[in-house]
Amino acid sequence: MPNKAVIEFIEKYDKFIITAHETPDGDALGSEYAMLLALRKLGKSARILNADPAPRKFAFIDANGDFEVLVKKSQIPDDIGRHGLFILDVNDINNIGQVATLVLPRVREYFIVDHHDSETVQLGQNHIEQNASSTCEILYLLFREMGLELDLPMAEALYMGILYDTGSFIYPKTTAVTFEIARELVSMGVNPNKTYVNVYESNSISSLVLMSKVLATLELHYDRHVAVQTMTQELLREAGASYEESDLLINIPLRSGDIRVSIFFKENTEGIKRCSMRSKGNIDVAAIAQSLGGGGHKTAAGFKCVRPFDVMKEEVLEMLHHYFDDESETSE
Ligand SMILES: [Mn+2]
Repeated sequence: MPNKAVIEFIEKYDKFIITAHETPDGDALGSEYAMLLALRKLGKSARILNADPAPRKFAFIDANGDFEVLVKKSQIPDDIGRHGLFILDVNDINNIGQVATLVLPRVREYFIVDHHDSETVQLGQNHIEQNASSTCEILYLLFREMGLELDLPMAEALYMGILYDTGSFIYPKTTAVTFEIARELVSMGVNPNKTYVNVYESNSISSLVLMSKVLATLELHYDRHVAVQTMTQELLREAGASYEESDLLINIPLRSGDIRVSIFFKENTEGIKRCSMRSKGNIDVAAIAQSLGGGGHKTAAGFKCVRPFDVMKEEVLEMLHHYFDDESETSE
């Protein structure tokens, strides 16, 4: 019973802090919020502390401003040593920002609930279900096993996470269970159109400008099977957009039937560089990410770039070479 350990962890503490990965997405925020409400329903005290702010398009589920960003030590409760910490939608503690240094060492224990592939050996207590579409899907099944009655705000949060992490029910880990859960959530009163409009049709004009500028950097490699896009901090500033508004731009090249890998080099306004990769079919981008200090799934992975983009680009393209051996290599 994989949920047994999570349930024991919940029973063990009266006070919890909940966190998720840096630059939290729909699943990170949806699962945090659903967990927050579930713990409060159980009579526990719970708080969300994140490394980065919640993008507006996901914050509509949070009526009371519970997505707190950890900026200074004074936000940490005095009795932190009596808290349990939930780490959601991530299993690498290097990816939870300052929560790793300010909160993690001070809590009594932590527990990870996640659906990403993991290479880390020492994870501590965890419930990682790599076949789940989303952390929200795992939490729905957990709450059901606990016999916890969901209210509408919890259902909306879970639905948002599932919607986001399945790309509106189309990504490979979308299963009959995913649809069964979505059906349950909609029958509880979740409005699919309202959720969709909030998540996908509430972007700013600057994000539209950003999209046009990023798309203009498109390069095609390996006989037009591999797309590379680059977003420097200058480009981000010119567009007047926020870094988070670039999160779905990597998917655009995949709309073309010929594209098998989409690579996106992106830099935030502080100059932190990342590379994200998406693939179709049998191309394992997680292996590439892992060899460069990152991680992820076979078809969706990424890593932090410590060297310049052009150097990293050459390296990543070289690692894709064996997939395209029979085809002529073209650099546009
Ligand atoms: Mn997720």
